[in-house]
Amino acid sequence: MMLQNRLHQALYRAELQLHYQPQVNAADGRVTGVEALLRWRNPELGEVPPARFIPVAEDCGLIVPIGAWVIEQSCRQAQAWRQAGLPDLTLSVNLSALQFRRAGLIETIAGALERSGLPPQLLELELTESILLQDVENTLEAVRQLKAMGVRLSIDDFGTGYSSLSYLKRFAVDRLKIDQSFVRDISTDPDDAAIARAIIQLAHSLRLGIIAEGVETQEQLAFLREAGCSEVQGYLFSKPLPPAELEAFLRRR
Ligand code: G
Ligand code: G
Ligand code: MN
Ligand code: NA
Repeated sequence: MMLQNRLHQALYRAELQLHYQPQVNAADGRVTGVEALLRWRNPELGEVPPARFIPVAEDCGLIVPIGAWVIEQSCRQAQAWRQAGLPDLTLSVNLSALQFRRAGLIETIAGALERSGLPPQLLELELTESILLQDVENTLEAVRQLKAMGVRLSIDDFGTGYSSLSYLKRFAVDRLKIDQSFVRDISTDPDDAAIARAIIQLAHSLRLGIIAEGVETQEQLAFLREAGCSEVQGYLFSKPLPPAELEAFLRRR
């Protein structure tokens, strides 16, 4: 059977799950947020990595209902953690370009916030540079409505696409995420170090938040902290965890 058909069934057979990866304050190690990341476990195929099924979901349009499920489910989960007495955390959710180009995104997000009771300020949508460069007029309008709702916006994988500095201003972005490809060799490769420093400086100059992803070692953390990166995410702290394990992680800290 084609992956696309199996993926269609996955949505209705509850084979999709969300894992949550902590985002940590670089100075004191406190958890400030979580990123929701899709996982798919199929009875025949086993774990299918997102890098394999997300492009398929984007090509066949399934990313729209799957993305709506991600938003609904993660908002409920984040609100459930608040109601369980855990401190307020930012919830970061990845969006695909197609979700922006189809009608209904604003209603999906407004509905998920209303049904869950999660304050809009706690929801951060991770966009890619390519989303912001496609269909600029419609995207601007969608972003304007999201900002009016109080939702936050970040740019994922910053520096890997067609970085256009003008959109940082036009789209009123709140935070940049330094891509893990710049973090990997940050303590040994002078070019990666320079790029990471430049992105951090840019965020500071524009008064944007800044987070680095893919942080795996103490050396990387020390470099980023000294360069002024306020938040970090990566295996050094935790891999993405199922909800119960994430809750246990939060309670231990
Ligand atoms: O979790 P992992 O590192 O394997 O994720 C691989 C890729 O899949 C990342 O680029 C991530 O942004 C993307 N991804 C994970 N979850 C979602 C999701 O809910 N929606 C979209 N659009 N992309 C996701
Ligand atoms: O593109 P995006 O940033 O959404 O993708 C995040 C992906 O990176 C997730 O699939 C997640 O599993 C993965 N990831 C998270 N932390 C680390 C890390 O420290 N090292 C590596 N190699 N991957 C990571
Ligand atoms: Mn992301
Ligand atoms: Na990324």
